[in-house]
Formats: sequence, C-alpha cells, structure tokens
Amino acid sequence: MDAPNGLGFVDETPADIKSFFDSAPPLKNDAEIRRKLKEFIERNHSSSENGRARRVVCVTSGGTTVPLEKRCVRYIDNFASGHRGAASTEYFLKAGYAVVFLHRRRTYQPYCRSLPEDPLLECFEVTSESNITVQPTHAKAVKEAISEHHAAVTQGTLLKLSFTTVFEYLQMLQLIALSMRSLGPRAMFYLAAAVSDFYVPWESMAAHKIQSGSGPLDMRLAEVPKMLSMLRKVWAPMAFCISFKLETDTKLLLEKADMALRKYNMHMVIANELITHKEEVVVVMKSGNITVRRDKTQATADIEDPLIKLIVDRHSAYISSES
Ligand code: 9Z3
Repeated sequence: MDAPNGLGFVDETPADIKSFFDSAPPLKNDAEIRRKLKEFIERNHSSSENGRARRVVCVTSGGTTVPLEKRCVRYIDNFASGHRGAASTEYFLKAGYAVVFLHRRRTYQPYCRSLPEDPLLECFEVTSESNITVQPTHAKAVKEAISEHHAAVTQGTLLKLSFTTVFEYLQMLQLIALSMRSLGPRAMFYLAAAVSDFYVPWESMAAHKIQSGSGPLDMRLAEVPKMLSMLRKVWAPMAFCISFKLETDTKLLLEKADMALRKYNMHMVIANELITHKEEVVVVMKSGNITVRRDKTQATADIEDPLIKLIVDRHSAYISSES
C-alpha cells in the first residue's frame, strides 16, 4: 500500500492516475476540507430521517478549468452553469439526504436559483440611513432562500465545498469519496459537474503568462485519467454512483452513455443533450432506459424534481438489496 497525499492508494492504481495526483499542486485548504468532511460525515453517519439512517449524497456541480499557466492568466473552461447541481441539491435535501455540494466557485447555489442575477442590488432597497428592506416583488423568494438555506446549514445537512481547476476537483472528489466510504450503500455520488477531458500536466505548464508575438501557439494536452473506475473500485465501492453524459450529437448520446455505464460500472448514467438538457434526460440503467421530462404545464417546474424522485426510489431499492 502506498499513499501519496495521505489518501490511501492501492498498488493497482493505474500509472496515469498516480502521476496525475503526484504532480497536481496540493490543495491549499486541505486540512480544513478534511476537518469539515470528518465532522459532516460523523454527524450524519449516526443521524436519522423519518426513522431511517440518513443517506448522504455528493453532488458535483459546474465546470472545471484547465489552467494554461501556473500563475494563471488564461485557462480552458467547460460548459456548466451549476443550475442542475444547485436544483438537485435542493431536492435531495427535501428528500431527507445530507448533501456535500462540490461546486465550481461563483456558479449557481442551492436556494438562490429563483433570485435575480444581481440579487443584492435588485432585491433590496435602502429606506433610511440605517435601514434596508426587501423589495415586495422579491420578498417571497428571498424569505424562502434565507430560511431553507439556514435550515440546511444549521441542521448540518449541507456542506458546501468549492473548486476551480480540474486538479482541485479531482483531489476533492477523492477526499470526499474516501470519507463517505464508511457509509456503505447509504452513500451516493451524483456527478453533474462538467469535467475537463484534457489538461496541461503541472510539470510541463508555463510558469508565467505565455507571451504572444512569435506566431501561433502550439500546445499539447494530456488526457485527464478517468477517475470513475477508481471511485467504483477503490474509493467508495459500495456507494450508489450516477454519472452524466453530455453530447451535442444526438446520434452519439445513448451509445456513449451505455458505454460509460458498462465501462465504469455505474448504477445510472444520465444522458443529456446540450440544447435540451433542461427539458429532457434519459436515465440509462442496466435494467433499461427511462426518459424523464420537465412538466411543461408549469412554468416554474424543474426537470430535477421528477429526476431526483426516480433516483431516490432506485437508491432505496439498492440499499435494500445490499443489506
Ligand atoms: C452534465 O451533463 C450536466 O447535466 C450539465 C448541466 C453540465 C449539462 P448546468 O450546470 O448543466 O445546469 O448548466 N454534466 C456532465 C458533463 C460531463 O462532463 N460529462 C462527462 C462526459 O460527458 C463524463 S464525467 O464525458
């Protein structure tokens, strides 16, 4: 057994994964993240909801960046606003789950989705020198956002952790998975973050801002090693694992989702197309596919509402089958 970053790799860790973690810049707030995770998992491990042991889901949200320079001025980004992750977090909390919300900094946050883009400036009004009030048009949304968020944080069922780069994301995912391992089948991973497929290895990255003026820039990107097999086989083998597959070409979508299901032994792969991802997804499972659609008769309905209901049902069946 060998353990870079103190994280407990096993001997059969593939070389590309080992070298990714070995060369990644260490997390700046590693000790604080570990402490928060330990407290969160310990608290929720022994707590219950409606007479059953509490379940814990790690929801990943937003896109990872790939820095092109160590003192980063430029980076490659991935499409994802974080809306799916933030909405799903709300529905998981409503269903009694504790949620580790691993999100890209400054993307959508749970309970703030219905607020305007610039909430502080639009929602509030200065009424006197020492008073600020909520504009009546936003009062309901602001009140709900504050009280529901406050309830989740004070009950200790929501832990928010943020990332920017693919290096931070994968190191944090590993830390979370290793700490959730003790929950067995009660743990779930819902991997909605859009993760970079290619990156510049830290050791071959320019230290300073890349200079222009000497013609086109040639850059070779390495493939980000696939961590889903590590998650399933080593980090948290009993957890219920759901990954997402995003494509722009309809013809490829289901085939690629099915391939991911089998190759990484996922319990579900949620297939979505870029232009319709808020309206329709296909949940791909070994037992068959189920299409989930947003209720179009209600303007404010989210697709995540029926989607999380389906997932919670399947997770319940999984827990029963494993215990
Ligand atoms: C997704 O497919 C998500 O559903 C979206 C959500 C990113 C479309 P928004 O955050 O969008 O609400 O704006 N996430 C996974 C995308 C991804 O990178 N999947 C990888 C792949 O398709 C597998 S891990 O290869």
